[in-house]
Amino acid sequence: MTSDVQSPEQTDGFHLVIDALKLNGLDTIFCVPGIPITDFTRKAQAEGIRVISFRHEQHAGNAAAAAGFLTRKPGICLTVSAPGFLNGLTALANATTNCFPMILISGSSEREVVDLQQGDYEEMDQLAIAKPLCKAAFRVLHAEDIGVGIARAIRSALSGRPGGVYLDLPAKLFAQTMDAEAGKKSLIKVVDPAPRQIPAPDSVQRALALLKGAKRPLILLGKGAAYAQADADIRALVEKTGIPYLPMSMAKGLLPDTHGQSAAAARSYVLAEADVVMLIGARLNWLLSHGKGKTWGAPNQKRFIQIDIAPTEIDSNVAIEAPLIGDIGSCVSALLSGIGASWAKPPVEWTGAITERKDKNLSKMAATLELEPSPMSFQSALSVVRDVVKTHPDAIVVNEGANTLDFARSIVDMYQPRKRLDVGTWGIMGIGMGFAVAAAVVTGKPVIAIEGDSAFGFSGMEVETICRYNLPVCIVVFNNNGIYKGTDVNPLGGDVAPTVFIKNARYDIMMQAFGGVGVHATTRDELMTAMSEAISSGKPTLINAVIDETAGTESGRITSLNPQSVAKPKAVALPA
Ligand code: FYN
Ligand code: ADP
Ligand code: MG
Repeated sequence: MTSDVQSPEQTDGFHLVIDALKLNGLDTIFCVPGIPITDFTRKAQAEGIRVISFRHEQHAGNAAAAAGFLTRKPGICLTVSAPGFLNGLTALANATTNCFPMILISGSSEREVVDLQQGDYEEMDQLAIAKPLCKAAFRVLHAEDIGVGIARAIRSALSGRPGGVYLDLPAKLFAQTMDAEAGKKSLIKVVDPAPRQIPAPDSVQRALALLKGAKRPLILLGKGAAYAQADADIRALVEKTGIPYLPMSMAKGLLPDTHGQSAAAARSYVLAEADVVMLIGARLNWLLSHGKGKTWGAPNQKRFIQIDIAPTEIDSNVAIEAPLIGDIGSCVSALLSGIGASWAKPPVEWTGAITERKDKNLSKMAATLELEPSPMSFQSALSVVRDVVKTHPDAIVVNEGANTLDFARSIVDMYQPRKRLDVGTWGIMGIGMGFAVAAAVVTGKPVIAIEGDSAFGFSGMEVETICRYNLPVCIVVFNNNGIYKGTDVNPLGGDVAPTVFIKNARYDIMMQAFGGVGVHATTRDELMTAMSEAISSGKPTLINAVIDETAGTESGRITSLNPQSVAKPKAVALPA
């Protein structure tokens, strides 16, 4: 710097954090302002960062996680200390579980007071609490270390298996000053934050040999494959080998769901009958019955190839005969060069049997979707959503609930990669509005949020956020008056049953309170008109879709995970 001794230009912690984020192309912050980060949010906005301010930190955190999945840049969530941090932490843990890159930045109270437990305002040892719930956690105490702190956070979030990172910024840091030129030099522009990881050639050969000998091969695509953004190569691998594939829910659309090789509508059959299964960015966790048991057919017959960036994922549940460790882009392209031009397609006995099962399920489904019951069923309402998505394949579908989730997964076809965001690895409720906001903000595309009425409740207040930023989000609340269904009765009288809500609630009126469009829809025509208008106008819209309150199944398709007591209820003894 040209040293101006009289008044050297100064910078401070606020600006160094902002500059470090900008230097690394992190241009959006999802947050809830408050002590000690209120002024930070103003300054960030003034410096050209998009600041999206929520009503609750969990939804800001979920937005950051979804932004990370969609963009392959860590989504940034900013919160206040202690309770605000804890609210954001749920989303950070969920992001880590789902392998989505995000950074939770929380302001924290004074270290000296916190560490002596002297009772500071919002006192909490946030770093220690965050550590077991995320991939990495860092604290920055000095302004000159901000550059390193942000660089380490970015690298930790993006490299290898992506995940959540916690960055602790004590209140005092923001006001610390230093020489502006030295400050600028202290910042790091992270080079190659998610380096390619090329698979070992012998592991590629092993995988190809196993695949080649298969009589009934199957490819299983997971959300890791969607995240990898290797869309063209994945499609080429599927098409050149001719192997049937099954998408996990967030891998739907990687190839269009209408693709001839999709085995989605013959799921049970292919899982049970395949002899060699190649997992691409999918884990053998509960969603795949841990790779064993009835779902997977005859015991100990299945042979697995698994492509993953995390070596420790291999053999997590069953033996993996051919692990392929590397990034999906590099692994798939290595397989593609290995298969050459003369690859023999799978036997027609296999593909033909799948097509037969599939056609049966598809026509059964088509028949159900034609029915027009009144009130609407999940299926009849979802047939409208299916048609809307078909005409707007670039729209992003957010989906949560139990029955609403399960039916939507099989009814609503997806046509493009990374257009479906849902409850993910934990199967959690509450991601809806956070994911919807992020999807609208980072892609600019229309967003359709298909929400069970219970699921919507977890993040419902964020409709104000959606209206405030005028986002092109169309929320459809599948309103059947309760969790699973709306007909449960408390046999003892008094309070209502724990699973039911206010009858005939009007969620659409909530939206109108904030200036959004609210529509009450009781028929398919009304739903179709409202959704079409929402998408063409781009106006924030909430459609209260009235669904038959007797229609749901307890826990949807995962009823078996929900233990039920067989004991008869005891008569309640009244006080003497
Ligand atoms: C699928 N199917 C179809 C179609 N797609 N039939 C016709 N047309 C189409 N397009 C068939 C498929 O072959 C299956 O039938 C059936 O529909 C269900 O398919 P799905 O949904 O893919 O499979 P399944 O068995 O439900 O998958 C298991 C699962 C899934 C665990 C991966 O349930 C899931 O992702 N669950 C997440 C649940 C969750 O997180 N809930 C939130 C908590 S709710 P068959 O082949 O005949 O079996 C708290 O209570
Ligand atoms: P799904 O729920 O769709 O089955 P999972 O979240 O269980 O998907 O699995 C995703 C897997 O993808 C994780 O094991 C993760 O390590 C892996 N993964 C994520 N990104 C990449 C990548 N770029 N290259 C290779 N593997 C990846
Ligand atoms: Mg419901």
